[in-house]
Amino acid sequence: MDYFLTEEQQMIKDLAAQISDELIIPQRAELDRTEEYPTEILDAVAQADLFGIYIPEEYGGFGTGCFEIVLALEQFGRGCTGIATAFAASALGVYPILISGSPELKDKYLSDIASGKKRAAFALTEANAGSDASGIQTTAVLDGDEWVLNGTKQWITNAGEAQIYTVIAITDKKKGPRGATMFVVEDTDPGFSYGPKEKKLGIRASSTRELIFKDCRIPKDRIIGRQGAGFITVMKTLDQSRPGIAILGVGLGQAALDESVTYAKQRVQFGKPIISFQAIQHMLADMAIQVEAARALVYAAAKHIDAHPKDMSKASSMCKVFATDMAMKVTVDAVQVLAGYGYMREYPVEKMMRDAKILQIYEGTNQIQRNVIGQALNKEYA
Ligand code: COS
Repeated sequence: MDYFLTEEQQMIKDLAAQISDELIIPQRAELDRTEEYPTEILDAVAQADLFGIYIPEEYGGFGTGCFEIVLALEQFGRGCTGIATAFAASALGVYPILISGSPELKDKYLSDIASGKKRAAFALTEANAGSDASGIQTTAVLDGDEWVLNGTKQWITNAGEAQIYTVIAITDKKKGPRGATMFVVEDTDPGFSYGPKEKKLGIRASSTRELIFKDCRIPKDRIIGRQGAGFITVMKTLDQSRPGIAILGVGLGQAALDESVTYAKQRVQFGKPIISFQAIQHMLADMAIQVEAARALVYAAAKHIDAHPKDMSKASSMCKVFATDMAMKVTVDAVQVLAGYGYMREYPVEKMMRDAKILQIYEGTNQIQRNVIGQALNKEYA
């Protein structure tokens, strides 16, 4: 369908599609096998200036918004969810600075992010704080001109590969969510280290590790926003970033559909290509309907978010749930269309099915998204 993109939007989409077709797709199976971080591909993304999509022009970015990053992520996601996750996680790590950072923090970090010289990561999750985001236990205590951080963050995407980490820690335990504050930690800060690389079901080209803070000392001015405002910044960050996860689902669903149709046209059984059987046609038709419906919803949500930054939550959660549940279903169906071949590593759809699962889990499980939507409805109909 034609979504009537502007010239700039079409250029972003085309550039991302070219990187996906020429670099991501040829390398995805090997990077999945070796679990290597896609540094060279991200360098190519940087050379194409695509790390600047969501960064304001004054810092060397495009000055465009959620809709434009969604266009790029859709193409990267069509290539490989793991590689696309490495790109998306950097944006997630930068949003707290964009949303709540001081002009000094923005000056310090955003140009290097826009140019792709540095990458970012976002650190919220802990062993006992996943869906219950305000249950974090990492602490930050002010000692003279420095904050001292102690604790461990878990399952952090881009850990060990990023240079800039936005981290939430408790600064006043008595105040619950209002006692949490966000900070920027740099990879070279003393007392900061990483756990080993996690072994994952999918998105194996992305790096997932613990962040370990042992009396990690950072300058006082690395605070993001006000003391105590960290939880709100985290919530706004996730509202902003979830359409990015949703569109990874759309890209993945599209890739699974492409593989399925191509295969169904070639595979001959009972003397005919299997696409001529209604059982297969109906599966493909349902896959196509779901991919297009998810795309339309994510695009609409991203445009809504760009136009109404104070009213993001419901639209963001709705598109995340719909598009990622779709990706799970469509990739399972793709394996079914390819059947025995689909189950083999020789074809890309088994990887697609493995990759899809994380989309329903990270950046807030789809159960949490339904809670957010339900609470919004409860308020709207008060
Ligand atoms: N935007 C701005 N503020 C928000 C907000 C949002 N989207 N969501 C909540 N807040 C505010 C609330 O208004 C409230 O402020 P007050 O103290 O002024 O009333 C405060 O934040 C606490 O909100 P709430 O009581 O709803 O917090 P809960 O602890 O119940 O948590 C959920 C709410 C479940 C929505 C939150 O914990 C969440 O998003 N969890 C999922 C986290 C996640 O995505 N984890 C995956 C890893 S991150 S990559």
